[in-house]
Amino acid sequence: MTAYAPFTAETLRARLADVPAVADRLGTDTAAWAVREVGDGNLNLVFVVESPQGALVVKQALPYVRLVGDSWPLPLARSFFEYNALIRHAARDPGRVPEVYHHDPDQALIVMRCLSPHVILRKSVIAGVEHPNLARDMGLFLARTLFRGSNLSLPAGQAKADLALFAGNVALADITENLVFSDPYFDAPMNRHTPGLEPWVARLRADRDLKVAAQAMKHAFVSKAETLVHGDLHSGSIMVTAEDTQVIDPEFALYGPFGFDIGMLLANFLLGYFAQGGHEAAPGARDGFRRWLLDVTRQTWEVFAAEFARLWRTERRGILYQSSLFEDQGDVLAAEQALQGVMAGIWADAMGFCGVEMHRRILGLAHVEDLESIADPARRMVAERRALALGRHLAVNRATITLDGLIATAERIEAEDLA
Ligand code: SR1
Ligand code: MG
Repeated sequence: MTAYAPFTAETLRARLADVPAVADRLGTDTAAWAVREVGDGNLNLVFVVESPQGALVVKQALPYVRLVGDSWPLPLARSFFEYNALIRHAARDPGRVPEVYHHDPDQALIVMRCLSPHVILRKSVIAGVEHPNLARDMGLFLARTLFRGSNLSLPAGQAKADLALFAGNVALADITENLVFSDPYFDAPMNRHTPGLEPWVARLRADRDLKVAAQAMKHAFVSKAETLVHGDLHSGSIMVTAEDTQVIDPEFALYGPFGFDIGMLLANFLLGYFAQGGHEAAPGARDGFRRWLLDVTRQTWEVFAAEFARLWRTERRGILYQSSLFEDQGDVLAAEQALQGVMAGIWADAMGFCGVEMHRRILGLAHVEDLESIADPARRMVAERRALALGRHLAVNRATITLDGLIATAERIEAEDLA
């Protein structure tokens, strides 16, 4: 075992030279390898290593938050949790996450498939590029990983072992607990927002119903250990081609509510939707793409709901809602009634998480490029005000809003004249 040290292109080459899984893919002539660091995320180093034979990606955790610097230490063990989430996701929805070739927990290192010619979904959303399979792939991924990681599916011992394993991901949970649910709603030290947005920020921070709603969602996040969630499922955690969708970066994985990943993902689609006005060449030029983003929002939920229901009917072998109480007694309708209740709860939670995620990407520390890359501050502020308004509506009205209501409200807010 070698002591942990952050790799450089040169030290990484030496470290990988004797890893058989790497030699299998790149060959053994390490002098012919090209190594470059490409990480632009908030936390880690990411290297692409290429040889005449092939390519792979190496992700290494840093002992601090890259976005902030070494004043904010962060445990290397997040790499261990990411690896464990990746292999579970691979088993539960095969083909939807990059294949892992090698994991070294001491060096906080994961060697995995190089996704090429994939691009980060967020870049496509900013550029106005559609991906026809996105909603289908993400709806299926959500249903399969969330159902199959839960007590609806797993044997009780396995579910409890995984609950205990991922409970160790304390530092990453702490980031979400503070950055998503609390910091946006008071003047926390690391917060920032677009200059000029102050009146709307002040109004939200004085909004009693909203603060209660955000804390109710935090309560759900820390208490509802329902399934293994990805934990950071935004459009920067998805890579796409015209055909394919790959889900990356589950280092925030933990046992949390069914609705968490769904809400985070839909929030990022909707942030992309409101950001279009800052990217289109002329007013209305991106209307078709706006419609596509709302279709993706709708269809992701619809595919999720249909697949979750299919799994409920065919793979419900865990300790919850046992078929011995329902189908085995000839009472299929009772199982369907139970499913409707579970789905309603997931949807309401998803809407609450969606609302707070939209807020924290505008009011907190970690913003999104969709909005940050809008060069004109006035247009950026209009987009942000719209997103804040929808986020507030969803968080506060999560128990009653419907899918049609979500889409109609987004369209209504987008149509408002805020200039
Ligand atoms: C300090 S980390 C900030 C954010 O980056 C990650 O991608 C998560 O979204 C986290 O909240
Ligand atoms: Mg990430």
